[in-house]
Amino acid sequence: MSRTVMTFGTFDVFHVGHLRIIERAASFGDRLVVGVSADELNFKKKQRYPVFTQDERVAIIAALKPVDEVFVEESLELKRHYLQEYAADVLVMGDDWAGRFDEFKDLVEVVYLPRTPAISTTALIEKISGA
Ligand code: C2G
Repeated sequence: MSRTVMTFGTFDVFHVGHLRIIERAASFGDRLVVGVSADELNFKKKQRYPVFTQDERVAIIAALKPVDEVFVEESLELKRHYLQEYAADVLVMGDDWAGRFDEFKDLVEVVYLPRTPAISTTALIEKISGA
């Protein structure tokens, strides 16, 4: 029986921390589906748009070897629906989200992995703008 893993993220200004979580997520099953958050969803959450558009972010994620399928995550409220739609067995997220998706444990295995230290989109943007 094949196991489907799902993970979600903005993946803006793609960096090695993003790559590592995608590689580690893929190792939990046979098929990896990634939800890339919509530009509007980011604006609602953070009052700013990502540096790269959702189409650009989807194209980058879709090109990665461990990724089998990509879709745009339109709303945080639709997680249960997405997990069912893609018949997920496992949900993997970084531990900045620890505990936040425990409500889906009735449906899937929920795994929080340690974030890659010392790298983030925000830190990269600050470094580049200060250069
Ligand atoms: N990540 C990581 N190590 C880093 C930076 C990020 O492991 N140094 C992980 C995060 O924990 C997350 C994934 O990479 O699991 C994507 O991170 P973001 O792009 O910051 O995603 P976020 O804005 O948290 O969106 O529905 C949930 C949201 O869409 C998640």
